[in-house]
Parts: sequence; C-alpha cells; structure tokens
Amino acid sequence: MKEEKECLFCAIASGSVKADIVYRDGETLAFRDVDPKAPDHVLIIPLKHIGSLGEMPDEDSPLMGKIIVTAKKVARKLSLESYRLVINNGKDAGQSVFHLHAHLLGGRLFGWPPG
Ligand code: DGP
Repeated sequence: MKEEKECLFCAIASGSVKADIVYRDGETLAFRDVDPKAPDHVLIIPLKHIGSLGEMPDEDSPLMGKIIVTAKKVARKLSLESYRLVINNGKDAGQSVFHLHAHLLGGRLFGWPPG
C-alpha cells in the first residue's frame, strides 16, 4: 500500500511508528488511541492514504463499509455491546490527523448530543 510521506497513520500502518494494534486485514487497521476518551478507544483506518472523509473519492466508498465491518469485529473482540463510532471531518469538527479514521469508543456512558 502506498505510504504518504509525513503521515502519522501511514507510519503506524507500515510499522515504522509503534501502536497497540487490535486488528488488521488487507484493507484496514485498528489500533488503540494514544489519548483515550473512553476505557476502550480504538481508531480504524484504511491502509490506503485518504486525507479525510470529505476528500475520499466516491469510488473508494466501499472502504467505508470495510471500516464499519472492522469496527464491528473490534467491538465484538472487546466484548462491547454498546459503543459509538465517530468520524471527525475537518479541523472545526475536531480532526487533527489527516488520514481518514473512525473512532470506536466504548466502556462508558455517552451523552447526546456530543460536544
Ligand atoms: P482526530 O482528532 O479525529 O483526527 O483523531 C486523531 C486521534 O489520533 C486522536 O484521538 C489522538 C490519536 N493519535 C494522535 N497521535 C497518535 C499516535 O501517535 N498514536 C496513536 N495510537 N494515536 C494517536
């Protein structure tokens, strides 16, 4: 998979930056967030570099299904019955790493609406 220079999550995917990997397959990778906002906080990324959901070419949309299936597998692996799946798109929405990722959060109660 082509690695984007200077991309932290590409570096995690290639193994050059260490992370606590929870699941990997041919198209997605799941690893624990370094700054967890819940007892279980896992990031799910496509191995292919895509900067954000908004930047994702429409023809890559099947990858979103793979990300959701990976989230379900990780939730099952962590025995989470209730969980939240979040994508921050753009800096005003809280995106700080510009490689598309979903946050899987579980292990506590969540309020609604989110902040
Ligand atoms: P977002 O703010 O939606 O772009 O989420 C980026 C997340 O990435 C944030 O919750 C913290 C996490 N993160 C940042 N740097 C690292 C790192 O080096 N390792 C891991 N495992 N997570 C990181």
